[in-house]
Amino acid sequence: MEMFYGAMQYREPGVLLWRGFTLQEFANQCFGNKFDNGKGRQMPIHYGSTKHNYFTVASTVGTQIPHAVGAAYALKMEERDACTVTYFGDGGTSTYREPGVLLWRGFTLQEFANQCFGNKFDNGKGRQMPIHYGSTKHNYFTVASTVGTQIPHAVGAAYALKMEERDACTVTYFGDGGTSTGDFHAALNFAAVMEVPVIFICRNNGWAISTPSADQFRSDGIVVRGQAYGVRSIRVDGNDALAMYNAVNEARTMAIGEQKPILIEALTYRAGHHSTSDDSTKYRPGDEIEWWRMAQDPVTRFRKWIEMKGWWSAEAESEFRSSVRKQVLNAIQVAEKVEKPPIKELFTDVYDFPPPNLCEQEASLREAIRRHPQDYPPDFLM
Ligand SMILES: Cc1ncc(C[n+]2csc(CCOP(=O)(O)OP(=O)(O)O)c2C)c(N)n1
Ligand SMILES: [Mg+2]
Repeated sequence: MEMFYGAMQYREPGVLLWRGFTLQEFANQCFGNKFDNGKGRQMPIHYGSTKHNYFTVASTVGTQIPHAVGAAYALKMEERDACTVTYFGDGGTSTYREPGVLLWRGFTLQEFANQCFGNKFDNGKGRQMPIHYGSTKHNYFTVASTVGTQIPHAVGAAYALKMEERDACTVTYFGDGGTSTGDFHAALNFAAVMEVPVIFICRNNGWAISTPSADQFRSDGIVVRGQAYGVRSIRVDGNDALAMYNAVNEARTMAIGEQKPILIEALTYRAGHHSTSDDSTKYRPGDEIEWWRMAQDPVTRFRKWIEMKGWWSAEAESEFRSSVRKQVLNAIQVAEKVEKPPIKELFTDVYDFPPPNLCEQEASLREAIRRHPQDYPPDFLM
């Protein structure tokens, strides 16, 4: 018995029977009487038995699988000579790393700065953290920092495009860490089965903050995962701008023309720290970072190529950099002087009529500002 722990679906009572759960115990559970192990708190046929190392049956499709994995991990930690067994049946969104896409689509530096300062011209009305840009005009869903959530959104949007017979597709960007979420798998499967025009671009940079990809998955990268779901997939040198351009261009033609999803795995490396609060030299060798920075940097590679073609030069680069720097500083100075959105905007755009709990929160916030004005910006529009 020690050998196998079980986390089952509703079609495996035979396993319990085999382990010695009696017919009386089955009947007790179905009637939810006082001898039922679940004390009558589960629906009928949701048997469970500690004595038989058998997790209570889960009808919520799929939930038993991570439970079994977690239990197996615990067994490994305890160095127990056992394993778990589980049975189951068949059954332009982006992250914080793609402001370049918005820039390319015409979002202005002033719009970027307005969002970062959450001023009254910010499309999100100051309700998002900085760098969570979004723009209806540019067909760009608001950036999601909750890893992976944007992937099924893109599939849903692509399904809508398909139903409306639009000559368009959606594209979604995510990291290698994003593929460790359930959302990634649900999205790929849904896209494959419903044949929707979506391009999945996985930026495999080897790290999810301090977690290297070897601690995230043992598959050969991400490209095989697309293939496993029946999604055509290609692996590209993500540090080669032209290779990426060609792959995405071709993928778009195929996604729209054939109304099918495509996955692109862009192999790259996160040469910087994850964020300003991270020091990546604490968990990876400095010379590894240096090698990628010096030998593989995609911007330097592309610049060298256009210089070689005679389309760019060191002088042009230096002029361009100083001009952009001035424009960015100017946009920041303008944005920080613009007043914040009115307080009432905090409570709009979700419900037609705000429910009582939101009305209470609004009244309580206004009261707090009235009592402690020194803690709030003086130009707050009440
Ligand atoms: C659901 C969720 N879990 C954890 C986090 C914390 N977190 C922020 S970024 C990140 C790593 C993401 O790695 P990856 O998808 O590879 O993207 P990268 O930053 O490498 O581009 C994590 C775990 C989060 N934002 N959302
Ligand atoms: Mg990553």
